[in-house]
Amino acid sequence: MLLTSLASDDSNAADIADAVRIDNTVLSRSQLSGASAGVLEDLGGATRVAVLATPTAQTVLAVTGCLLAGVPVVPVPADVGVAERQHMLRDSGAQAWLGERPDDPAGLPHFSARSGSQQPHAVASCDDEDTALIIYTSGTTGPPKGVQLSRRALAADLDALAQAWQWSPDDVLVHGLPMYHVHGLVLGLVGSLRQGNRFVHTGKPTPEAYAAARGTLYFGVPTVWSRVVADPGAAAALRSARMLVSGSAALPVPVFDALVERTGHAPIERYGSTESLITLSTRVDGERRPGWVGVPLQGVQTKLVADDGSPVPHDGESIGRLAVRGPTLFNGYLNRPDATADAFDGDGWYRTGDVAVIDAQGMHRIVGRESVDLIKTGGFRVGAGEIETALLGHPAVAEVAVVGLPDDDLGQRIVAFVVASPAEPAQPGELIDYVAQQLSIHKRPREVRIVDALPRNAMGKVLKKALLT
Ligand code: MCA
Ligand code: AMP
Repeated sequence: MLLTSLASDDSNAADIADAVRIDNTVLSRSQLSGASAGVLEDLGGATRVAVLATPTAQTVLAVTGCLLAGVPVVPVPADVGVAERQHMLRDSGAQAWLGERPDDPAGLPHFSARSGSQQPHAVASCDDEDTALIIYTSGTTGPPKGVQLSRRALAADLDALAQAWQWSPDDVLVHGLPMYHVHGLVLGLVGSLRQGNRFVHTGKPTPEAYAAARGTLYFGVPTVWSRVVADPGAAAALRSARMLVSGSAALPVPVFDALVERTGHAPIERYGSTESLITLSTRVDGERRPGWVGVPLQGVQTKLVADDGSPVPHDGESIGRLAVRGPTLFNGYLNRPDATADAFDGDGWYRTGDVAVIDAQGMHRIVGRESVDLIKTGGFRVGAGEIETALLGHPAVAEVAVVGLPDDDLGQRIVAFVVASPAEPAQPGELIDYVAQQLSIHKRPREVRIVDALPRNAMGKVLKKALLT
């Protein structure tokens, strides 16, 4: 049973009137546990269902109902653009929309999610290896790939986090993150329904909203925490919390230090990816070291590999490619056996694409990414190639190179260097809007620089490193 707190035979499963608060709606535990009845009636037998993952009660009911009914969910970004949505629907083979109605359902039937108050809830029998979620995520090139996450992986990860964080039913978990990525959806919502704690979604993750929520356990990406520390009143209001958790991107050391000073909490840092779920974390009862992301969670193994494949010593200084193994790993990319094969070595280790160091105590520090083509902006993972392909579809763009430049607020900001087509003048604002409409809004470049030529090597390959300076 993945959503343990919604199991009828669980002694902890007493009804709670405010199990979930989201978008000015409160859902009780019995309303949530009954959400599967509608799914089984409307969509029983469906193999994949798309959910437009806005932060609303419809999304919570749709995801909960599907997980209870054993129907795999494809969360579609709330701000998804035309081309990205088309790719996700086609690639996933989603048979219907459930929950929030998209402006254009693209020919698929739509069903509203139903709460199940007073109904006996229906729980399908599922195998641990069954796919629970297919989450689309960017690679360095090409359109996003569907990461198949099993019920086993979700349960193993959430239980390991509960152990590391002493996460309990008494917690009130607060966040305002997107409901279509692992951080907000799996850890925030599914985690709460597994542990049985109350869950509060703040809408936008503003410092004021976090301060007002009065939770015990707060999740945020580094951008959220740097905005919190810039608002001393909001930061002080978080003193009463039990724990602040940062993840999805590197937390700058000055932000860590400012959180200690202004909230009284050294944040818990944790590291992972859509494919591996969370694999490393500092522990509530362990050392929290600025700039370091912790030790392997229960059941997880890590190793560092040199360019020639040899092992790199765990001496706190030597840098290697980080690989991880354990029960939290994904079951491959949907329809992409080639990419799946590339992601793993022969012994089942997942190649994270990150470079790291490990010290003698097993503490890990993430040094950076192997590829400049995978950008982390505001905690979102965005492939440079995906944006380049979108921009090349605009008639004003002859050549383009996209990079992530350092940004105090977002960690990296997406910048597109564009050589304009002789036929049509390129307007930066128009190109930014074009990407926002084709892909998700959060994938738009924050800046477009029109240049005469791109730096290239003798083979004609763009020298992206020259654009980073
Ligand atoms: C701006 N807007 C536009 C345009 N420009 N709309 C249309 N066209 C445009 N050209 C609008 C947006 O729609 C939005 O509207 C508003 O401007 C602000 O958008 P934006 O600037 O993107 O927001 P922000 O304030 O910069 O967002 C910062 C953020 C966000 C809230 C921190 O980056 C965020 O939610 N990040 C979280 C990412 C995340 O959860 N990653 C987890 C993946 P409106 O205001 O109306 O909305 S990683 C993961 O899952 C793993 C496993 C892990 O480790 O956690
Ligand atoms: P995503 O699949 O969107 O979660 O992106 C995964 C990537 O985010 C990882 O491979 C890292 O590059 C980065 N990442 C996640 N958490 C952290 C962290 N705590 N510190 C540094 N990088 C992180």
